[in-house]
Amino acid sequence: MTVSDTIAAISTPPGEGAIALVRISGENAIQVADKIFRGKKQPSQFASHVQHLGQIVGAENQLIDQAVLSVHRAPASYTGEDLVEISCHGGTLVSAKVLDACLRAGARAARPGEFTERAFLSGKMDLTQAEAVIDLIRARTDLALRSATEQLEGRLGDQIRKIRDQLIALLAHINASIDFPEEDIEPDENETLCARLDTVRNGITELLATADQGRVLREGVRVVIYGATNAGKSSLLNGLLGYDRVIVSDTHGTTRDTIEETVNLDGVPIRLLDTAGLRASDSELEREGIARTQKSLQLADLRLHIADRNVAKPAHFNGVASDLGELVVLNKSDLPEHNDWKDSPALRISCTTGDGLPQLKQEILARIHQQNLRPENTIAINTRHRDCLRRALESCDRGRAALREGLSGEYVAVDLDQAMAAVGEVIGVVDVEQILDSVFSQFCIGK
Ligand SMILES: Nc1nc2c(ncn2[C@@H]2O[C@H](COP(=O)(O)OP(=O)(O)OP(=O)(O)O)[C@@H](O)[C@H]2O)c(=O)[nH]1
Ligand SMILES: [Mg+2]
Repeated sequence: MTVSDTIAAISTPPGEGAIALVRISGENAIQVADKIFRGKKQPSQFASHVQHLGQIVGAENQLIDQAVLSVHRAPASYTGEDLVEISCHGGTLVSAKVLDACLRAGARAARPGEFTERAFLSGKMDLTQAEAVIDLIRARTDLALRSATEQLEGRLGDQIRKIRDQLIALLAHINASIDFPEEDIEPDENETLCARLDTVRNGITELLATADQGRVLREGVRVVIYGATNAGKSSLLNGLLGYDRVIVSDTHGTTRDTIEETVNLDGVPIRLLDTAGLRASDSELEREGIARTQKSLQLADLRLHIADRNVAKPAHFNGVASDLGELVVLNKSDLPEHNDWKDSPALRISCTTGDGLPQLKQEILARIHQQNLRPENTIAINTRHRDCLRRALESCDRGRAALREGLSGEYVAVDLDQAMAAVGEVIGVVDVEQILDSVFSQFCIGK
């Protein structure tokens, strides 16, 4: 795949800053630079990767800015194409004018992610690495950052390639036994083939098991705070965040909407949701809020059921957690305890004094750990990888069943072929040539 047009974009975020970076990539990138740069030498005469000071000019040679320009010749650039970087002054208007000059000189405005897409298309990185670039930019915790860096270095891609190679070798065996039965190629015993297929399946299953951790690394654990009105849900959100994010008041039904904020608990990103308090209400607005509470509870990884221990147990709550995904927390431990809570083993906290909050944080982390949501391994797949790998696993399972039933090699080959394609999608390769190569090199056919 080749892309020929030349793209340009402002690569730094909008707004004022010390410098802004404008990048141009593609066949004519250096030609475009020649048209807009005035200095001792022309960019086309620059050595690769060396910065030169000069002026950027627009229409009718009008000076836009003094800037530093460097040329990165293909293939030794981020995109693998000729790439030009212009560091200009960081004003919104300045960078926009520099970009405009690039566009006038023949470049086209780049789409989001297009520089990285070109890096992928020119074989600089596989798809998992391209995705890691986004993860790296979005990482909110050290662990998420480390995971993204390792993915960018190709660790996930390597594992996928290993699985894919195993499938290619298996397919080679099976195809050979189909195509050249007279060639005296002893196909592996069914048992051996099954065992090899099981190795592939295990590899896929292990990667699939990291999907939840991957979601946590990229999006955070969803922790929903819920309970009766006035229990102190909003106070708890503020307490865990460390600042006054939401309105707290002794009026019942203060919070009407769900409010989400992210906190970093010991390296684990937590998406905390404060919700509208549960009670029977005549107000349509409040009922809509409560419906939202119910909806977010369904998507929660962990539910914090908060109750005011100073008052009687609410009618809707029997006082105990319904499962491992729920933690009961009794708030207002600075106030006397109502008799209803006397025998409750639940954690006591006070959002007013901060008592019990450190223990609550520990408890939240422990639960996340128990549910295997805490990212330990830095290889963690995303939802796209998960979808591909699930399809691959299904195809492997069908292939295995066909082998077990003693069906002809053609059937098994179709399934393994689909598995290989699905695995290949993860890294962005779909290639039949490789299987042919593998067949012929293994079996020395063509004598
Ligand atoms: N004494 C005491 N008061 C608290 C504590 N936590 C919260 N409060 C008070 O309880 C009242 C309700 O607190 P909120 O955080 O608004 O309660 P909520 O659960 O969000 O209430 P709704 O949004 O109405 O459902 C406020 O007056 C808080 O100041 C606590 O630990 N001790
Ligand atoms: Mg509230």
